[in-house]
Amino acid sequence: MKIFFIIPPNIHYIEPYAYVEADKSNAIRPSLGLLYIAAAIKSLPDIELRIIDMNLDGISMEALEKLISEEKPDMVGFSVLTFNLLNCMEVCKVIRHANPATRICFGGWHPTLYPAETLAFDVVDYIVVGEGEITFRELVEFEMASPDISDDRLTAIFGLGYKMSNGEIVINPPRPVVKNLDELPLPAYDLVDASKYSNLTACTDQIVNIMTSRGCPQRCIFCDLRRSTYRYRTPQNILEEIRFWVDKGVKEFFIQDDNFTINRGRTIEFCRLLYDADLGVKYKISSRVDYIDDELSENLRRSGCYAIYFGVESGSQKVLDFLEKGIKIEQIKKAFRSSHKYGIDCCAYIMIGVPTETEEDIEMTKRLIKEIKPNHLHCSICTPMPRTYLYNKLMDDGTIEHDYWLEFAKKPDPSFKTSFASRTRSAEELRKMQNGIQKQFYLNPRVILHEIKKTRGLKQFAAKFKMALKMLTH
Ligand code: B12
Ligand code: SF4
Repeated sequence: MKIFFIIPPNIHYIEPYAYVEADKSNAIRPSLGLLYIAAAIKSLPDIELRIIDMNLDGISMEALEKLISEEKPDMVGFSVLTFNLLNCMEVCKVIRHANPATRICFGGWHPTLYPAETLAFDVVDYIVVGEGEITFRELVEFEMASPDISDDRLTAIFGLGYKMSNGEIVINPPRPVVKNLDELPLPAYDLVDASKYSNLTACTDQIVNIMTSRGCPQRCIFCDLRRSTYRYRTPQNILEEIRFWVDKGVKEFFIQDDNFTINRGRTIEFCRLLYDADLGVKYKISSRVDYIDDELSENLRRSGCYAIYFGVESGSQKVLDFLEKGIKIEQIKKAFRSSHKYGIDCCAYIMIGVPTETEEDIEMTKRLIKEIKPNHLHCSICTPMPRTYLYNKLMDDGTIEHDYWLEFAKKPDPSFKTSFASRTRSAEELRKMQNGIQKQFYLNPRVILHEIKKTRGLKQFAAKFKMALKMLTH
């Protein structure tokens, strides 16, 4: 069976909450979701897999059409976020035209949030809700055995959505999450040329993303992960993945867990194992501020951690409480003091435009940034994302008058504009403020000097310079 996974080109760009210039040019990473899915089916007999990144491989729609009509894959899979839905749909139209028999499967956050709406599209045959490794494997096994969708066995595949031959949409009960993440095969990086992926802030030429946990027990109201079941890989299992890459000459990792340090014992054990292994690797992580103290910072640094991304959000306790962030301003200061003390770079994610936020709250955030001195800053605009607690809360209290995400999910329109949460500031004002905060931060001589010191060659210098110019002229 021939299966292609396709990463669509950026045809339609729906401006997200992030700083637009950074969003467009910073990280080019492989989709770990797709790599995990591919790994889960790689060992099936007679399977041929291919990952096509249309951006990175410079594949035009015409070239794709030709490829699909020549190769006639049995199935094509997409990893779909609400923000790339339109791009995925454009590619699907081409596939349908080139080879109508190819089955199309959508997985990822968007079909998870809007299963029925996604399946209603003509170009979608299957959706996978939630974690897809086992569900997709069962689907592929089913397709291999008999591609007849009226077969009752499809109803036994938890987490799957499909259409009956009469067009009726069926969404099976959800599949429980994978409890033991160590059991999952490592992402199928052999299907991509990992050297093509880049990251502006990396220390070496090749940085590999790894994911060591899933879910988060915390309750930030803007986040899809709010109160989801937290599971983690054991330190031994993570080290196995790192060794695999070190053998291939990779020495740098981005542990892209939403929150690497949730389990303190696991973090310390991981640091100890990595330090003892003496592999000379560097890595960066994301963490909540309340999990960081001197003991942890020391362990992280000793084992090669060179940067931590912190969700600071605001310098106002009132705003943090509104966001149900569960942290205190003093904890933010402590985490930054501790990371700086051990020579770990800090990146602060902050947010403006939170409902109830006043001018004074924003000033407090700016003052806090001056005090904690991050090395990088990402300023976002508070955005009620689809089906998050924040979105539902604003719908319940009437602030959001109609379910515009649902409308978009039913009828995705390229002219769609993301609505921000603030009702007191316009989108233009917020974008202006966001740009101002980013510019002011990156024009600070302390930040520039630090960035120059860390730059490892002409190529990276040129990339950073280009980014700085864009920022200044934006
Ligand atoms: C790393 C990350 C990024 C990275 C890389 C994304 C990538 N290429 O994978 C970068 C920085 C580029 C990024 C960008 C953005 N991101 Co992001 N990102 C994440 C993060 C933290 C982890 C994703 C990840 O790798 N998970 C690990 C893998 C294993 O899980 P997974 O991708 O979910 O895949 C599993 C299932 O979804 C499913 N699955 C996924 N794909 C497929 C495909 C098939 C065929 C099948 C069968 C199954 C399947 O099976 C997989 C294995 O179990 C998530 C939060 C989270 N923890 O999910 C947010 C998240 C996905 N991002 C989000 C958002 C909003 C964005 C941005 C809009 C942010 C912004 N800039 O303003 C942009 C949009 C990018 C774009 N244009 O599409 C939202 C998505 C919400 C939504 N409704 O779509 C999330 C959920 C964060 C949040 N707000 O809560 N992101
Ligand atoms: S923002 Fe971070 S800490 Fe908060 S719920 Fe999401 S993943 Fe957890």
